[in-house]
Amino acid sequence: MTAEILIKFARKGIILSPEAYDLIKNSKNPINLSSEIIVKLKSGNYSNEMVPVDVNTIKNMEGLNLEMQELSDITSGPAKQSQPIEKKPLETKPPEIKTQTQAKEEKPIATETSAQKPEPETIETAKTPEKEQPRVNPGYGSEHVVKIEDSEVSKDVEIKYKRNLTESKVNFDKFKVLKDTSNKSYTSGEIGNLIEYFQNRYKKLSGILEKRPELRTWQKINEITENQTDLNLIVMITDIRSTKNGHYLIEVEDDTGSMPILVSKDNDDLIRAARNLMRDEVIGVIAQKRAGPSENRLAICQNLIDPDVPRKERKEVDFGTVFTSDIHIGSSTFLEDAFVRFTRWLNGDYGSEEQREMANNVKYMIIGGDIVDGIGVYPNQDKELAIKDITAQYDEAARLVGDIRSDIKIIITPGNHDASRVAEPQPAVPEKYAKSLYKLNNVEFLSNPSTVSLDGLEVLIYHGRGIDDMVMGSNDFSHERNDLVMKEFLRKRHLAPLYGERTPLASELEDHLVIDSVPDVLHTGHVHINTYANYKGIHCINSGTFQTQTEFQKIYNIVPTPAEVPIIDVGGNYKQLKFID
Ligand code: D5M
Ligand code: FE
Ligand code: ZN
Repeated sequence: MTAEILIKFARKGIILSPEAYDLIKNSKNPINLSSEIIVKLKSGNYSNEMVPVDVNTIKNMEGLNLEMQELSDITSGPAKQSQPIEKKPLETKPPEIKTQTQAKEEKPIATETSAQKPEPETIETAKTPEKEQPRVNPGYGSEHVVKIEDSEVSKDVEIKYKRNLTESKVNFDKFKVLKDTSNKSYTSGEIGNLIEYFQNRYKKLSGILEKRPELRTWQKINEITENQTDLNLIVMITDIRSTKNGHYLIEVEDDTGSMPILVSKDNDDLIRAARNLMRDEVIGVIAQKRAGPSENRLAICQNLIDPDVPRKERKEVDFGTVFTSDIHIGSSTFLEDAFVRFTRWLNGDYGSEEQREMANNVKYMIIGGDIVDGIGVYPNQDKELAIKDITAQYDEAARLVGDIRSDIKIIITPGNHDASRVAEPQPAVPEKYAKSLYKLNNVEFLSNPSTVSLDGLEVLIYHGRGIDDMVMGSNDFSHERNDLVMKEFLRKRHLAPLYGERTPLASELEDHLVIDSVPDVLHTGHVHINTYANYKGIHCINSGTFQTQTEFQKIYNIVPTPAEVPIIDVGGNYKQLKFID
């Protein structure tokens, strides 16, 4: 039946979020409900588009019978669909207003297998209470924040810095698109693809893991012999549960078999590592078992090995790159004045002498998703829209971005507010919605995620919905400390390690969210909070936003850091430029 439901929707070009799929699957009559939803969607204003459907969309439909099966009726599906046991509650609608600290204290939904997590306070890496966290630039301090001065420039200075007024000598021969998945979506949404998708993830990540010295002698699960005691495995995690005694029992598999591995509560380092294990991630496991028949071979974990990244040499660059995202043009909370100040600064119109020189050196600008606010992204969004038409929003974006001097190359990738499918990887924003932006000569449209080489500086651009999943899935992460999440992405070599939480992933034949190539810069957005971290030489940058707090963010107590633009300046130094008081 699983395949039947998925195929039913896929044939109609509808992409179900994993939560929506669960809702349908667990309803009293999944097939009927599917048909009703399809009819309602196809008769509505979506008509021919690829339609993303989440739980809220379904719950907001009138006249549907959403009665659920009794809990005992639900036969557990395959491992990929089963509920993880250690999750914060799934919030299918915005919760009542509360502080984030309160929200974190809520108990997870209990299942028969669930047991309490160790108390966060006992763990060194545990989340510090919200009030103790610095709001701006968490984890990095504020010494690199530069307030762009308001001083307007006199006429003679203007000529010196405005490159678009003089002959442009800019050469983009060394700009390369290293990865763009826009034209690589061949999924038909069938269940077989999901299996292939996970096989591909395993293949890619095991290829990275087998280069780790600790795993040089790794073996497949079906090659384990009775008398063997030392195990060296590369596996995908299918289930994690904690036992009554506080140990973790993880169920792992490779393409030859599966087995349980016990992480003892007495091993502090390992328990800490196990806390952030995610279902479907691929890791190396060093374990020991007693010699004897395979039924008794419960293995005790000695070490867990992440794919991780090697240290990267710092790249010297002779140009500047500005990183932006989440501009949200079209929203009534878009800070147009601050954005115009930013574009005018880029053009050399104001700032101190030193700041104008910095602007003059900028060669690349990245817009990592949510350039516009879109329409119908969350309930009642239209009440906060200044421009209620998606094409008109992109026209306005073209007007604002079109003011930037034309010798800066602008790379635009989609976010969840853009006119692209919601499932990741997201193809580039199509020309039909953004004709006016496509007309600008200096703009490149790429997928989310995508990788570019800016004259040798490799930048992995990812909007960042996977950050939401990690925040919901672990007490160690928060929206404010998304720098920690970016480091975790690099250690796990994956941009959405928690398949099927909030990030709807398209069941492609290839897992494009694996971090195949180690970048010099990992650029994310989405959370609207600037952060910076340097992990093994890799700049981890979250580019914040140009939007003030929305009603939706108030509900989740997300406090944005608007109008701060990160830059990697000449020489490869990171700074954060402030365009607001
Ligand atoms: O995301 C704006 C902010 O809202 C960002 O901090 C993430 C948060 N956000 C967005 N969607 C969700 C969901 N579904 N759950 C929790 N938090 C979320 P934007 O993409 O600009 O709307
Ligand atoms: Fe956004
Ligand atoms: Zn977003």
